[in-house]
Amino acid sequence: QEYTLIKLRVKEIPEAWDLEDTPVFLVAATLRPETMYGQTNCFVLPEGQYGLFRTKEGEIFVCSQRSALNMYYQDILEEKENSTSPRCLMSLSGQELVGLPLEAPLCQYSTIHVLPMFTISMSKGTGVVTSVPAEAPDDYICLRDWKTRANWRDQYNVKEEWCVPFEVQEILTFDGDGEDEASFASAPAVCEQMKIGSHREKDKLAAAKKEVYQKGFYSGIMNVGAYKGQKVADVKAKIKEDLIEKGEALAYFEPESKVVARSG
Ligand code: ZZB
Repeated sequence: QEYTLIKLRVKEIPEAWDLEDTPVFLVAATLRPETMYGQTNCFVLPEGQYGLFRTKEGEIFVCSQRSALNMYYQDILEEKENSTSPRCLMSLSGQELVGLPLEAPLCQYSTIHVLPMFTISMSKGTGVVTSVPAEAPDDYICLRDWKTRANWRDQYNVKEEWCVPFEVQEILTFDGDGEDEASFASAPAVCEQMKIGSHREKDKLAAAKKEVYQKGFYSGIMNVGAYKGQKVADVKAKIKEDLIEKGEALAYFEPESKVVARSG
């Protein structure tokens, strides 16, 4: 499985990390680089374990231990002395990342924040998920949960200003198919239709994701950015290449099952 790793730059590095001027990025694995125009926040698993890892380029990546090992095999991360594993500078829980201000590539907001998501799998991607509520049902419902549930916000130390001001961005359009008129963001409509109550409703969200994914890829037309007016299927790869060229993303591969140790 090939993902694009999106680099979300931490705009204020916590003093406790003791990193001074080193650039630090939360890295999110995505299959939808063309939707990065619609980012509104980033998600982590509050009880998940994350680490700070130094890259060969001298930057710091924040991601799960498992993905760091993959990145090490892919020659992205520096290795620990006398070992065949990446060097972890510090371990952190997801909860400790909540609230961090980030700068995200192509994003229409200059600053977005880290919020908790309870359904993140630590055994897929990096455990960091960038959020595009227009085209990802999980992201739409989870952001809505934080906006509307004051008791959850209190419990997880989420401030209103990290979620309430951030709106769905209409990054794609869809041609009307005769009866329907042209429409925009697909995730909110599908979620409302399916009456999804919270982002803990995993089965309903999996069905919604499938529907929205197909629609976005096969009938989506870019509504913003350098490729406005062109079909998603035609420009997805170019948008990925542009991000990689600018140093704002990189290719990342995930083994089908578990990581196999490198021999010799
Ligand atoms: C931005 C984005 C925009 C995404 C969209 C989806 C959609 P898959 O097919 O299951 O591999 N994701 C990445 N890592 C995790 C994780 N550890 N736990 C939970 N979710 C994760 O799905 C890959 C997608 O799932 C990734 O692409 C990421 O969200 C999320 F408009 O990134 B995506 C209809 C989907 N739309």
